[in-house]
Amino acid sequence: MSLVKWIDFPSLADSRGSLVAVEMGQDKAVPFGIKRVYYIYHTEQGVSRGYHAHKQLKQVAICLAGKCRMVLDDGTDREEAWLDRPTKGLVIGDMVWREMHDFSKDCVLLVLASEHYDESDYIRDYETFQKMARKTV
Ligand code: T46
Repeated sequence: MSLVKWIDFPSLADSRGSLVAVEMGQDKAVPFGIKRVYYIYHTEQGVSRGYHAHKQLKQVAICLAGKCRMVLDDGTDREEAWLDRPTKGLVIGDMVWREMHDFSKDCVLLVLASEHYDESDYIRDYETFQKMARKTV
């Protein structure tokens, strides 16, 4: 099964421009209750972010402007996806290592999260993550 799962948000476009509504619990909606929203922007050229997994956190990442490349890794398989349009939400589940690369100068990455910020939920060491993901610890 692919690690890359998208939600396609309908764009409500008319002569004035476009609007996307993000909802929970509907068809084509975010599959969890949203407790936190954050966004990443003004990322310096050549900088990568992430390099961690979460024990219990579901997220949807939407690139509102520009683009970036997300790498997802479940401890066995590694896939990548370009976030490059505001109508595509990348669903990132529990226990998935993520890295973000190749941010364009104008990139604004919005993230919807199922839990409040909790540093103890982060796994920041790849080997530890891999052992936990493969249930060898
Ligand atoms: C993730 C990827 C996609 C907070 O105080 N509250 C928050 O809600 C967040 C997300 C971060 N922080 C603090 C923790 C650090 O001192 O902001 C600083 C930067 O966070 P971090 O280095 O974790 O940022 P990224 O871009 O590496 O990762 C973030 C999220 O932390 C992470 O959950 O999945 O974006």
